[in-house]
Amino acid sequence: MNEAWLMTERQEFLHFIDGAYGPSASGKTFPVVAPATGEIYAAAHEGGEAEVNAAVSAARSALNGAWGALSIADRTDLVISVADEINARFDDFLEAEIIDTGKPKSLASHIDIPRGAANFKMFADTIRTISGEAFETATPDGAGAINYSVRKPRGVIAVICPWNFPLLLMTWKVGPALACGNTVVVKPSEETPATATLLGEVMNKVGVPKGVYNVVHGYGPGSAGEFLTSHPGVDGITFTGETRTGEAIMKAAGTGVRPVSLELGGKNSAIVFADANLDRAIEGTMRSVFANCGQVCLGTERVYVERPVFDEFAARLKTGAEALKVGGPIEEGVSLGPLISAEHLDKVLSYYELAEQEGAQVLTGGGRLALGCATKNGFFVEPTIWTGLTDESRVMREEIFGPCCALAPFDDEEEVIARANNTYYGLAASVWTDNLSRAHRVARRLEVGVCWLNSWFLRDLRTAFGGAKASGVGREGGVHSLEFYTELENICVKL
Ligand code: NAD
Ligand code: 6OD
Repeated sequence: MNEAWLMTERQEFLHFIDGAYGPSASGKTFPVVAPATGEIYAAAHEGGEAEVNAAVSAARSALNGAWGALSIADRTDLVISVADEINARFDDFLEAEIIDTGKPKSLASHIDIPRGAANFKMFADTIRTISGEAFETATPDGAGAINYSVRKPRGVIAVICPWNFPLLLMTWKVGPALACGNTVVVKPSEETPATATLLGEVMNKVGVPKGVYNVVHGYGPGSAGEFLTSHPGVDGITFTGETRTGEAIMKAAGTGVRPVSLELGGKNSAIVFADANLDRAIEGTMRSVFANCGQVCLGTERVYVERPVFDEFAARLKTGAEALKVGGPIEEGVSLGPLISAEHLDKVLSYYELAEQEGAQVLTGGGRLALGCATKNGFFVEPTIWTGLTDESRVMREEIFGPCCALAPFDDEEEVIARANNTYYGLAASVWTDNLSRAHRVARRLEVGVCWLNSWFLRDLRTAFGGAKASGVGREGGVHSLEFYTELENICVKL
């Protein structure tokens, strides 16, 4: 790894402010734990008001200076160079991401790192080709008027990130923010500071002006997260994380009436009709339940299966879960890594206990997993499947964010639509059926931001992405990101 961002002797993650790495003025640090070993492998500096003030001020100066002066062509060239440089340093990003998250190398190398680069490239391409609108307007004097729109950067954007796909979800916001001409202050999750820090080197290498991309480490309440979201110099806040945190951020954004884009939690359903291709439904549901150890906002935690195929589906999903190889990120053939932290391990295990108290039959799993050697203190749990829970149980209603799901039988289409919609959340759903009419009919009645038919997490970055109900505010992706990352001005010219 490169010692500019990770000082190998002391293993410290520094802030990246105004194009330079530096410690906290207070000297305060916090431990960073590798989830696969349960051991502290680094310390990150904890940002306070001083670091947040410095980062916001650097971002403002860049906006009013070198970055703001660039043409769209020059700016988007730089954004594309960021993508190219992430790809050039693919192995560094991969190593940083798998230590921080413990996720299998195969997953991070297929999803996290390539998407980290693609998020810059796609939004640069979008901005290069976007057009504005123009209207000819009749006026009483007959001379008329012309209206046309211009899109301007919103300003200094605070980017608050979670830990489950640290690089992917951070660049999903930094990519469009920079392509649109904004500057950013990123507050990575305290669990996963590595790749956001490393990205500072990339910015400097490709010549992004100082102050455009800033990183301040720390926690949320009473720390860098709260200081940043309540800072009056921030013009907009884009956040991915828990719904409860989203509520706190929305309140902070209310002061000064700053816009928010919120990508929040979910309690997503899969609906498997008896006419579905069961091989594909099983394969897709295995991924939607267990990928990234169930720590995917779009992941399935409720699986409704039409009664005639319920027993077969349950038996085959159990076989699949029991065949998963659990282990550390670089072990050969591993498909299930650890949970992110000891705290999250406790949370997931508390739901494993609760499921039994609520009357679940445990089809498989239900406990912690003790692995050997280096991973013996890692945060591993068994992939777990329940049946027999009611829709009103807490396990069927609350987001768990672990490698687990509850299976429930259903008898008809109307019933399953109502049950799938019977939730506070509205992020994603998957519907498995070979009946085309039914697929489209059901998809549009589900109260979600994203519905997959006979698939899951199949992404086209040009499409609208976000959640309905308590799963979010706004949509990002393709041109939809412009709604948040730019301010639209209409200019009216009287002829
Ligand atoms: P979290 O809400 O605990 O933390 C996210 C970030 O917010 C962290 O950086 C944290 O330090 C910061 N934060 C916490 N409190 C804050 C406050 N008061 N002010 C400012 N910042 C604050 O979420 P998490 O545990 O990191 O991530 C898991 C959650 O994220 C799950 O609920 C998951 O569904 C959700 N998620 C949603 C999406 C989506 O696209 N909808 C994607 C990924 C994860
Ligand atoms: O694919 C994406 O753009 C995206 N935001 C994925 C979110 C995954 C949640 O864990």
